[in-house]
Amino acid sequence: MIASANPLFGKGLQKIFIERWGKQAVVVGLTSSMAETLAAMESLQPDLVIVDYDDKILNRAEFLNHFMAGDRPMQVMLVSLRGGGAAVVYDRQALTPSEAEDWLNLPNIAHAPAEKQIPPRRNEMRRFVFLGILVILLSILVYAGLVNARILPVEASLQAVPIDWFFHFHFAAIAFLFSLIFVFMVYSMIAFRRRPGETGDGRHISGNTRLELTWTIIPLITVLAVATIGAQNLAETRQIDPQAMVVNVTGGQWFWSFEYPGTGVTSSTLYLPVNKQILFRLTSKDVIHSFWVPEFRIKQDALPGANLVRELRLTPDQTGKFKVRCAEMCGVSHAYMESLVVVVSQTEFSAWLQQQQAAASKDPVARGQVLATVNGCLSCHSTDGTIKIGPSFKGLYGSQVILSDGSTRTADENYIKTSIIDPRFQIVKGFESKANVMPTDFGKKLNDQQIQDLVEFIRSLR
Ligand code: HEC
Ligand SMILES: [Cu+2]
Repeated sequence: MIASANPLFGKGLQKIFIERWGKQAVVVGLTSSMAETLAAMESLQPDLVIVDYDDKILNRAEFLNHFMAGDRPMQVMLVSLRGGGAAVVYDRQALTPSEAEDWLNLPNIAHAPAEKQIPPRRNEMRRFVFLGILVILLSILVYAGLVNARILPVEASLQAVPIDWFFHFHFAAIAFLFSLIFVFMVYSMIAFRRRPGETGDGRHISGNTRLELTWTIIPLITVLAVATIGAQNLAETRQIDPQAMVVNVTGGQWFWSFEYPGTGVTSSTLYLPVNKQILFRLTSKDVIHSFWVPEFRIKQDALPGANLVRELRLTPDQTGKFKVRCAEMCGVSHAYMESLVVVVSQTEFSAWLQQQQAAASKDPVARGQVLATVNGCLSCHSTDGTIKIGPSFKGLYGSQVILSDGSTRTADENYIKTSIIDPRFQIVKGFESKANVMPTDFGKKLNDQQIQDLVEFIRSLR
């Protein structure tokens, strides 16, 4: 149905319809006055009324009242030729007061049955406060759950501290976002569910500038803040200690190898002293690998090529055993590319390094000397003839040793080996009171080669 006092408006539209859609578009009536229009809306029961919005004879307020009072489904299309042919469609059942106001283009005239459905503002406020409290409570709960689930492994490096702080910041953000969505979603599903007999569509809302600004500005600030904290965090984990100890790391299919420059020591186990910054220089023999000890948190790629050595600084701050893994898919055995990481005290580390150095040396006497130092032999046995807790090593080899039972032995290889492995077997005369002093576990701690090296060392002290 088309309503306009201007006959050209209705006729023109009707012509356009027929040209476009042929018989599918049926214009059931053309009206030209207010009374005629209202009567036709009753009698013709059209699905759509096209109204000439520029027509002064058709009183908009009166027409709107009539439109809203009816309960039969009906749509109205307001067409304004002056507004560049602009057209707005309203649905009788989904029309909101604000839309009605738009329609009239006049303030304070909205008076529709629909308005009764909108609860007073104060109630709306109370609902928001209630949901806000729920969101906060759930956030705290989810956050506590995430923290207590111990998702993160032990924190074993200085660099892990800022990383974990940031992780907890994320946990908090995740907990809040989850709660915000969850609470409002569940509440809406219950409070605004479709009740039996309800068939209409939801309220049509088109745009809310304040809300849109809010949900643009808050995330913008959040993202900028996170970026700033992230940059500070990164800088913190990269602080340089000029005293850092260098370890050269090589990754390969599928192993890790650790070289301690200047010592000649290369190991497949990564020994590290606690509380000292380590500068790892990472490289790869073949493909890209990635050096990662989860307990230390930060990781770095190991790339093939001498000009592509990457650096990573870590300060282990807890002793213990960890594992270095490869964090870059590098072939079939990628998953098994792990090595033991042992963080020990500075003295234990020096001892280990010396032992490794000794093992790496070609000279058995030199190896034996390191072994004697590292295993504490030299704190009880001197090399210059003075008597400490036990007899001196000087001149021992090949000498005649008088034992506590008065018998004499030649201090040959066999005698010395037995003295090391089983110190209680033969007690040197004069040392009866200290017969139980020498540790008895060297036989277990040292292998044959090492015992041989000790003998060679003692043999050299003539
Ligand atoms: C805590 C002190 C202590 C430590 C550590 C120790 N010893 Fe002894 N050692 C003794 C005493 C005391 C004796 C003499 C009593 C005896 O014969 O058991 C002795 C005896 C010996 C003898 C026989 C000496 C002789 O004159 O006949 C040898 C050889 C020896 N120790 C080698 C070693 C070696 C090698 C180590 C290190 C791997 C070592 N000891 C570590 C205290 C120690
Ligand atoms: Cu790898």
